[in-house]
Amino acid sequence: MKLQALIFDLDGTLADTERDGHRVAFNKAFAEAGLAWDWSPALYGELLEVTGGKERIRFFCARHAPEFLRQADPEARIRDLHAAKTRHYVKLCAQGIALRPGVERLLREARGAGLRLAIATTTTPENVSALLAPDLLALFDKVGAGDTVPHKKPAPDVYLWVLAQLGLPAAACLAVEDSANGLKASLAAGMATVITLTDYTREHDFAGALAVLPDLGQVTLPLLRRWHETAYASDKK
Ligand code: XBP
Ligand code: MG
Repeated sequence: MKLQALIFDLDGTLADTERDGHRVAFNKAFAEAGLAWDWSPALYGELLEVTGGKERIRFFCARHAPEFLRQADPEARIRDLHAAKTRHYVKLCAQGIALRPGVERLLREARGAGLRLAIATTTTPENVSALLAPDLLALFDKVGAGDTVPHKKPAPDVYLWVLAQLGLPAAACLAVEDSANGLKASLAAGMATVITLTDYTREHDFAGALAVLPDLGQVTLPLLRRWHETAYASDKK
């Protein structure tokens, strides 16, 4: 089956957003709420084990601030903190967070060759439109984001949702991810996956990935087509 669509993770893949974007936004929200929580780059790397901002706050509390979960309606407080964090993150995006090497070129090359593009991310829909300029966002047919699905990565839900929206089988697509959670999700959805490393994910286990790269700077559409053929040729045996 020929390659018909590329499905991109967002955070860490389209742009390196975690350390200087999301982490800073979380800390601004905590300070605004009068909480003496300051997620250092190292602590944030530990917390990235959990995808989803609300889930990550809850994970932090369970490990480092259990008293926060003992107050009345902690889930409402977490939702408020996360809404504030998203406001701060959208403002940070307005200052410009650069796309990773090769991303824009590959997106335009793929669209120019008639491939369909989609995003499968754990972050919120507001953050997708905040990060991507309108002309770039317009290149994507479908965007699966945040709470669109009940279970976030490493569950396959967001990839399965995108495949259903595109009306394509996994075998017609390639996924591009940056993390072990993301790879688990795309593989569980039956999708061959290319990894582009970030500083936070360098040591992750990427067993099962088609390729593990520093970035997309040297990746062309013909190369992706060859990798896709190899990936699914073995399935044909
Ligand atoms: C990365 C995530 C997100 C972001 C924070 O998503 O796990 O939770 O870290 O964004 P992906 P939110 O790699 O799937 O793009 O606070 O909006 O969740
Ligand atoms: Mg990611």
